[in-house]
Amino acid sequence: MLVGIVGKPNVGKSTFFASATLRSVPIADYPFTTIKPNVGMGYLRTKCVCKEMGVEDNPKNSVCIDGVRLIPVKLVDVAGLVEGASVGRGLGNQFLDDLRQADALIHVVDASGSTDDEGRKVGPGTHDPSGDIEMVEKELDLWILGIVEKDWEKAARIAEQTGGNIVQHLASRLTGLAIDEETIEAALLHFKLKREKPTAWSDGDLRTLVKWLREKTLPSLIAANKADLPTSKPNIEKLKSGERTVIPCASEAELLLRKAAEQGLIRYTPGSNSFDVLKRDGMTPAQSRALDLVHERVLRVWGDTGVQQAIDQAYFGLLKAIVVFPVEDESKLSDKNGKVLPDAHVMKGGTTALDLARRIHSELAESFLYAIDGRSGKRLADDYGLKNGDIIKIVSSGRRS
Ligand SMILES: Nc1nc2c(ncn2[C@@H]2O[C@H](COP(=O)(O)OP(=O)(O)O)[C@@H](O)[C@H]2O)c(=O)[nH]1
Ligand SMILES: [Mg+2]
Repeated sequence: MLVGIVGKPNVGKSTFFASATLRSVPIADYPFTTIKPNVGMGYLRTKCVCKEMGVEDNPKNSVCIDGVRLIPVKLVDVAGLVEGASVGRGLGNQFLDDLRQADALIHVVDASGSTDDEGRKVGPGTHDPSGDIEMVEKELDLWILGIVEKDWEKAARIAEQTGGNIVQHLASRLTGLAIDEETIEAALLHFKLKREKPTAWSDGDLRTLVKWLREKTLPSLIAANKADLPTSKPNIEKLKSGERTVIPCASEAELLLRKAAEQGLIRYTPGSNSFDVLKRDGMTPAQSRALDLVHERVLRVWGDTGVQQAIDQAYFGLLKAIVVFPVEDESKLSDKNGKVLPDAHVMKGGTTALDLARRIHSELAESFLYAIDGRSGKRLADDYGLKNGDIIKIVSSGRRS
């Protein structure tokens, strides 16, 4: 699963990305290699099961801080989007490539209203960010529409004359976006569009269809960034009164906190509502003052910086992700080396015990016998639907290593 960070230029996408991917809390066993400069690993934060199970854990692929598990997840910083990007203006094509990989979007807006339509600096509070949201969403829709419209008339005519399948045609055009036939069928039903008569669909029908498909397959939430600036407050209130999920966000503050934590100057867990100063005398006067401002203008006002919250919400809220803890010894909740609750896997909601086996090792899936629930000790079948926080042992017929 991958979450994309989108928005118009200069809203703070790269700052959000930099702060989210700054490894202020090291994970021993995890290769945080950069795949491309704009693809990196952030953390997903969830309650660890260690406290509930009364064990001291030894995380390998993740980290546990006072019962909070941080698990690496992929993020991509998508190039800035301006009106007309869908027809190749500006960084349009780079943008599309990045976006194709994303399962959900964090849509960053400049809530302070200090950047215009194109991302140029203007006086704080002079630009209404709600229009930006619509601009970006419209560009996304126009891009998808562009793919659909390419050979639409011909395809619709042929489908109609030969009894061909227009749903199949649309799905083949939209596979890159992971939009499948089932989703398209659902959309046609929703809008009462007749699949036998696609030539009768209007331009408006196609547009509505595309918007619906985009919302279903590329869900998004709003990170209302630059919340540290005073002009953000009324804008955030206004944004929150709409239908979208809006998370007040201060990326620059998060970056500052994580850097200071990395330097050992403060103790700060991503997503936390506070930090402890460890070495005030190790700070430059500017750093010290900046941290005071973060406390005053961000944590005291908004609770947290919102960066971690946005990522958690994208995975758990938009993608219905779950976190599962595989173990090899269900009585000790450990791997074969005695490491307790070593791994936490982020999986799509609706995945099964067999899917988990497959994620761990293809051989484990091939020789899968059954799974064991680490809490109850009960046997689970291959099609058992995993739940968030499940502790699972996979039993296979394969050679025990
Ligand atoms: N006040 C404030 N400024 C921010 C924040 N995040 C980013 N900025 C500033 O906004 C400008 C654009 O940031 P950048 O991350 O490059 O934006 P991008 O073009 O969307 O990637 C920079 O000057 C940042 O310092 C924030 O949370 N608060
Ligand atoms: Mg950028």
